[in-house]
Amino acid sequence: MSFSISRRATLRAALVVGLGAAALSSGIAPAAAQGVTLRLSSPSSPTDQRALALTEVFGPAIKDIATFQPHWNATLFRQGTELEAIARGNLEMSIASAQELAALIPAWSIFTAGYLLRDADHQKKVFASDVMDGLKKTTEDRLGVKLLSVMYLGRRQLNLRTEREIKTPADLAGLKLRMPNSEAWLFLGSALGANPLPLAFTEIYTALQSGAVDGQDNPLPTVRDSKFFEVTKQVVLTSHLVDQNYLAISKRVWDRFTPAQQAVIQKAADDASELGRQRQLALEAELETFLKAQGLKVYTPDVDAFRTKVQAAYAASKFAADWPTGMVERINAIR
Ligand code: KDO
Repeated sequence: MSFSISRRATLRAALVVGLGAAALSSGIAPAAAQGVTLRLSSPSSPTDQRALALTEVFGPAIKDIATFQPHWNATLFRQGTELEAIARGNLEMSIASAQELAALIPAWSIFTAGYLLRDADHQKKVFASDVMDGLKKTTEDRLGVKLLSVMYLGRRQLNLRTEREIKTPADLAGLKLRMPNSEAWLFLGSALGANPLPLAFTEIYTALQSGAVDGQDNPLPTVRDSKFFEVTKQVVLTSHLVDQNYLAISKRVWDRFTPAQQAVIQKAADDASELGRQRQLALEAELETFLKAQGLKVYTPDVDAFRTKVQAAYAASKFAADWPTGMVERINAIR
């Protein structure tokens, strides 16, 4: 992680947070919204379970209130630029990651830490709990972004084109591991023991195929959906991050809806997220068999060794200084 990355991130954060606040204070009168189009931009493929659930459930459920217009495969905005676009008033919705939020509001980095959330259920309960109140409010006030629901992406695993067996973090030394392009993601790659390389999601397949990277990390459903199994040889079940995304909407746009309309949109978000979560969990349970049938080796390494190294790296990191006091303990206590 170079100084220039974090300095750029800090400058961008200051700019965007300023823009978000300005947009909120510009005072658009709350009145029943009509003819609203909610454009969502995401690097996700249209066949990813989050995308399917939003298309099948969210869009139809809000059709009398607004037109849901998703743009998949990062065709509208580049991965990682969506929150800035919402803050500037150029986009209405995204599927935001904690890593993207952390680039703008550092306390969010708590949810970028490996081996913190235990599973999908824990993730859902944490999002619904009052532990999140402060972060949600800061995100609305400073960025102009409301987080409607948490979307389960799955347990991230290492998916490599190399043959070397990986048992402990030391076995990843020198391995070029593709990570999304943000400081928080790159830190996770190094904490695992690899040499992280930043690359957009939409470029992973080609980079694996050409050998520009030795591997990538994503949950099993993504390995199948984006066909990474065609250009890799093994999956190492590190489960290093129970990954979550948030269905995000412009607060300014949200405030234009009446409370009754907001309730419909909120329910649609909850229902779509639940469907996506259940489908993603079912896929995670069955895809090991599928990947083995494709000729990949799929095995569990010394997960304790990975957990110990990753947790120690985060505890000693500069990120931990931004975490609200006692928040890790409160998250751990949620059952
Ligand atoms: C990725 O780039 O590896 C990632 O899985 C990171 C997630 O936070 C999320 O942005 C996801 O990509 C995209 O939604 C594409 O599935």
